[in-house]
Amino acid sequence: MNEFVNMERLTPETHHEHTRTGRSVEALKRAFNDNLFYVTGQPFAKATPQDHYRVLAYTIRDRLLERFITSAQNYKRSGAKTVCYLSAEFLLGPHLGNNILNLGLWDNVEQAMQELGLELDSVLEQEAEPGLGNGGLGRLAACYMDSLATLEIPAIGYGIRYEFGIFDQVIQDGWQVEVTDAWLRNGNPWELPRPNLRYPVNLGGHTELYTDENGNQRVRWLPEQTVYGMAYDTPILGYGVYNVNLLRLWKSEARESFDFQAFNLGDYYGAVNDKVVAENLSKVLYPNDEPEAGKELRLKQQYFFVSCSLQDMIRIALRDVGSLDCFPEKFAAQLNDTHPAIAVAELMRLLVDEHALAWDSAWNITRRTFAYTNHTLLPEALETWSLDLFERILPRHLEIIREINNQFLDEVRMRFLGDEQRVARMSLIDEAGGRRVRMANLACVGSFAVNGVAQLHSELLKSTVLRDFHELWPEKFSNKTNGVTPRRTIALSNRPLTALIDEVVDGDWLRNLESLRQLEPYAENPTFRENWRGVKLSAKQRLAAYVQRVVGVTIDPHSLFDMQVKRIHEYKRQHLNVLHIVSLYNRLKHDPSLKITPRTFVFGGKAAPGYRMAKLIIKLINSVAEIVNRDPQVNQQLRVVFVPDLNVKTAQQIYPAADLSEQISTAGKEASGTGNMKFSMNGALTIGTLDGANVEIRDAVGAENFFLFGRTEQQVQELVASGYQPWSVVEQDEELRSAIDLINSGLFSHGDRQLFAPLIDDLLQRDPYLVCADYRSYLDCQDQVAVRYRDVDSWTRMSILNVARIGGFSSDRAIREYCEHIWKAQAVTMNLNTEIA
Ligand code: F58
Repeated sequence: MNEFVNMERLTPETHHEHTRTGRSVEALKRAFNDNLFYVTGQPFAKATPQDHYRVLAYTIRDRLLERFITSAQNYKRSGAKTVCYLSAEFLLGPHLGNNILNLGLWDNVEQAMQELGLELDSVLEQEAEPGLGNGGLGRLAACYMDSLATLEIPAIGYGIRYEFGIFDQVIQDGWQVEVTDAWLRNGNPWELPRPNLRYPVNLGGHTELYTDENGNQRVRWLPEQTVYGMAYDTPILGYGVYNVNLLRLWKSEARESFDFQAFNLGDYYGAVNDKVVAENLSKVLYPNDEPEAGKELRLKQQYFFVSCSLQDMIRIALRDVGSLDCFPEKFAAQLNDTHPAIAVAELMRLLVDEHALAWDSAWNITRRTFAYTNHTLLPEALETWSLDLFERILPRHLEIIREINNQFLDEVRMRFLGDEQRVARMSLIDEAGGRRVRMANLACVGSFAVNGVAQLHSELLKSTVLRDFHELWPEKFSNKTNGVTPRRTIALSNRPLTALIDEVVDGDWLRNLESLRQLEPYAENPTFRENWRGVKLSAKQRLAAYVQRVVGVTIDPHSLFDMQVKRIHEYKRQHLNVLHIVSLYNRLKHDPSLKITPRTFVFGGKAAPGYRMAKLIIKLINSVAEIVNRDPQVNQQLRVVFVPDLNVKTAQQIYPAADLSEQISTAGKEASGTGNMKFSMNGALTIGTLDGANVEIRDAVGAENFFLFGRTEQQVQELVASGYQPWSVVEQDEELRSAIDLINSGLFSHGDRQLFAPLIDDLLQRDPYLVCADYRSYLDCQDQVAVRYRDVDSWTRMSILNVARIGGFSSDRAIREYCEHIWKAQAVTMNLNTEIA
């Protein structure tokens, strides 16, 4: 692994290896012992594995802090534009390994631990996962923070410090059971509490007009409640650079830890209750449930973090520039989906009500500050809020939105004379039926740029959900295909692969992932191919040991590892994968002498707690696994495992071990996908539809190195329009019918024929995601996979070419595009001679 020597600032203290900044093995050992004593207050002999983790975390954090402070001061001095990434989720994954890697200290730390009688991997294992996100969207935010720092772009990630992140998933009797995620139980060495950075956030109440001292008519918000947001800062170090950026997460609090006044008035319980209510705001991350579950708290959360973040940005602007006129030159604020879209109204409120700007100047500033990324086309996932709820919680914002809407709709009327239907569609408020505020419309109107997350998705945005907005402002729209950070995806997850690539690829490929192209000629090199297979086999062995330990199932590392790892959702079609497994089971049972390519099917992923069908799919996977794995007639050639509790940490074990990556969503439904990129970076081949970023991955790696099946988005549309009847497809496909019959027969459910009926009935009657329609094409393609896998050399060649050509899916590429086309943000480079301002 690359070591970055000379990164240290050569101040007098650091000359002779300061305890808190020294990088040598000796200095690290000294620092570790020192922290062990002074942080945990224990002798070495008494320390637990958790203590070892905490102490190493502090030791590494010490090595970030000077850079953190220097970066902030240099950013300020440079006057450079700061990117503010507003996101309700940051799915960071463990910090310790990442920071050691980015500091270039891996080998030294490993050796220091060894000399202290500890194993680095076991120490890393102790870190609790900061699971502050649901899935792809939250993980993307974390990858982007990594790339922003690595590209030396001044950036702040703003979000919520949830006390409970995404639930831990336990499998009981094949069902998902949710367990609360107390990730802060043992403390969090990576965060720096900032008690001085606290902002008030108002909720509820009403507004009134008043005349200010200059005789102007103004609006005042008289809230029912005020909570406070306190900042918790986490340093985000770039890879191989000096820069450390800031992740600032807000925790909600009551005004005082105790309301003394109420106490004195005798309302003790009332005071305690206010405190509980206030602290609830940042208590728990919402799982991406079915629409409309317990939404009030969610709206408050969104407003809470957005308001704190904008107040913080305004404070910084006033401090650094002294005025708010240049706000859009100072900040580019990215809305990660519509969850922070209330920012459009909140910035208007802050500028007009609190900072006394004229409406037009405020609107001009607001529209030049925000940019919006859309992450979904599913109509049911587009966020709207009932007008009643909105008015009750955010009365002033509703007034502001109405005013924005009036002016906006006048503009629409002027452009499209007489087209009142269009006006109704584009309105920020859906006046029909339920009367709701449309957050995507608000985000479009309040932003200077709107983007989708893969080419196909961006095109579909323009022709479907945001069509009217595209017709009005085509210049606002662009595509920014997602990317993932190769630091975590390759270097941290797959050290053997990293070492093998290091042997043959020149230059710092982890920063310039396109350099992986240098691997191409090695696809023809038999020795290299052999080594490549060795790397894959070792990853499969590691996963097999893990699966043995946590699931208790034995899997054969020499079988084809066929993996589908992502949130469980009908549109992602895990049940299509299951139908393939059941079909193979059928084939083997009907012909006991049949030899197939031995496969291990690996699933992983959480279902939203309220999503019944997704939970039933998990039960189905586990039920099929139970029967298949214990049937001696098939279990030499077929195994199925569901790896529980997929999170960043467990995923790092899974991606490297895959031979085949399942990216089988119905075309047009997956906005991009990022797991598809992670698998491919680790040398898996993809079986996939032309959906999301699969399309671009296939273009990049070459159609001959990608297993394509299924209907295109257009064909999906046509089939649906022509009146799709799934049962007629089932009738005509004998193999599909017997697979469905077998599930129906109760074989996988101890004779209970009702258990999977909701799933099966839905497949036969509605099949909204065209599982039946794509089944034949999928099975034929899987048969091709089986044949190709047996040709070991050709498979390895394809695997190498996948990695060689995947460089464009680094999040560095994505962030460069955002910086150049949307944010207009530039690097602030620092080196060992950069002084503290
Ligand atoms: C995902 N969205 C997309 N949403 O589904 C995926 O295609 C894309 O690659 C990824 O974003 C990144 O662009 C997603 O993960 C959520 O998890 C939301 C969280 C908040 C509640 C609603 C779902």
